[in-house]
Amino acid sequence: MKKAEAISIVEPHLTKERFDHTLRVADTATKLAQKYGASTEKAELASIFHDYCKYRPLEEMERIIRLSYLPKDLLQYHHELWHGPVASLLIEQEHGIQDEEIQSAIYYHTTGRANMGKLELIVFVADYIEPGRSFPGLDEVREVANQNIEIAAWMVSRNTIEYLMKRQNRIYPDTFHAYNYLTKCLD
Ligand code: DGI
Ligand code: FE
Ligand code: FE
Ligand code: FE
Repeated sequence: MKKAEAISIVEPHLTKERFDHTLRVADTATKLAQKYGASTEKAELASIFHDYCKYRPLEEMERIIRLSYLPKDLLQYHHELWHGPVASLLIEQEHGIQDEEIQSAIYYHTTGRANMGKLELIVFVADYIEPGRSFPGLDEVREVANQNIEIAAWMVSRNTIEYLMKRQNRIYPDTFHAYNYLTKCLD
């Protein structure tokens, strides 16, 4: 699928702010793909669709999780965790995008997971560092993202877990698995 078609599919599903975020993630991910030798086409497509289901009605996402092969434990966690897995499924059902790397990058963009591949790392980091975001510690992650994508992803995991723990939020196991797995790159 071409970039323009993907954008025209996604745009009506998003708010203006979320759409602009999506374009910045695509731009950031494309640059990271160039730097780290991943497919720029896949990085772009995965990014354009990564928040495709962000505003689906909760009842619809819940039903899809119940009736599909998606893990039911998602339903025990915050609904923010649902839009990636649901999008990885619906882009195939609704738009025929059947590509394991693209679908995994979308699936895990919120939590990460152990053993992330290059495209997963790129979308995970791009979503966090895109130029429209601003929070404490972000500039450090942006700098590291130009040197070592795994260390940057480790920082994203660490910052996310610290943030969630401070707020006493429940943390999905894959979020911890990503962090633990990525500590290997600190050795
Ligand atoms: O969709 P975006 O806002 O662009 O970003 P995202 O999909 O990466 O993250 C959405 C939210 O999910 C963000 O506020 C952080 C939060 N999050 C990430 N991991 C977990 C989590 N929330 C909970 N409760 N548990 C997690 O493990
Ligand atoms: Fe998201
Ligand atoms: Fe993210
Ligand atoms: Fe996003």
